[in-house]
Amino acid sequence: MRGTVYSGINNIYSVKDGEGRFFQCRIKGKVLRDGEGEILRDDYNPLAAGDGVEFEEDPGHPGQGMITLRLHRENWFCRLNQKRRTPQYIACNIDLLLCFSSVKSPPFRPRFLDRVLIAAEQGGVRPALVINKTDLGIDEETEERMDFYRGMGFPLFPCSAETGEGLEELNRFMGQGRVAVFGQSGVGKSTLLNALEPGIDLRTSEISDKYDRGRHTTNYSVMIDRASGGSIIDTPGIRQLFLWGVEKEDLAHYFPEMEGYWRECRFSGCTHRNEPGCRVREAVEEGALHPDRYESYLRIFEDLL
Ligand SMILES: Nc1nc2c(ncn2[C@@H]2O[C@H](COP(=O)(O)OP(=O)(O)OP(=O)(O)O)[C@@H](O)[C@H]2O)c(=O)[nH]1
Ligand SMILES: [Mg+2]
Ligand SMILES: [Zn+2]
Repeated sequence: MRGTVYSGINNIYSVKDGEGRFFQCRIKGKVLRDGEGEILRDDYNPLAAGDGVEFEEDPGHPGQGMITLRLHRENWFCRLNQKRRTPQYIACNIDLLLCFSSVKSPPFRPRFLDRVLIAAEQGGVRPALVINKTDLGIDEETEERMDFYRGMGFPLFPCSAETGEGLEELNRFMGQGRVAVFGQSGVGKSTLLNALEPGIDLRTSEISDKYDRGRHTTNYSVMIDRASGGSIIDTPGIRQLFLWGVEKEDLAHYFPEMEGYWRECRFSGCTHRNEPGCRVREAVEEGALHPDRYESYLRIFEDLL
């Protein structure tokens, strides 16, 4: 039988088959193979929400099953699990990734978004930006950065899960696709999904007054089908995103605005930090490239292995 993974906790996966029935499944054997026969032993998690699988129902236990194979992934959103140094898949086979942040509480963090956009590009996922909590007021710096992202061609939706501002437009854009949300804890991902799809009752909680950040309320990813068609994947917020699958020497390619410059650097292996004749650095100094984006570049470069 074939099915789709909706969630997974403690190695038990909730899998829905083509007829809409749910099965509680474990992985058969010690390792899981994908369609090409590769053994998936190095991943932090061999299956993520949105994965297609083959499984066998357990004849003795209706509603339970064993997963035998992971089907080919069209795309993925993945991060590096810093402790284990392994890829941690957050959602797979999605039509859209909503890269979430808030204007305040927690503070707007464009450098976090820069990383999310790179991870989306790495996994072949289509991103859009959601800037939530507009009811708290947007400052000039945030406004400027929002214009920058729009200028780069990213769809961007300022909205408020609290007042409903911007939700209709976002909902229309999401359409009937499979849409995952991702962002820091406390930016309002679950609250906004609750507002878009009444009755799903995802758990939410107030951000911490002391630290002005979320409390990691959502603790595992879950996919939910929408009444009007399509589905959404809520995911746990994280504090820091480390990139997986990005090579140091390719990092500049993930900053599309740098392309016209890195091609003109004096040295072909230029890392755009302190080499002489680096056009990227010069462009930053001339004001042609955004200094904060360049800062993102430098920090990510330092983290990559
Ligand atoms: N003012 C305001 N508060 C909001 C808005 N959206 C969400 N919140 C509040 O922000 C807090 C955190 O919301 P959650 O939905 O739990 O945040 P989350 O992004 O799902 O957090 P994690 O599950 O920890 O990743 C809650 O107290 C919400 O009521 C908004 O548009 N405006
Ligand atoms: Mg949540
Ligand atoms: Zn350079």
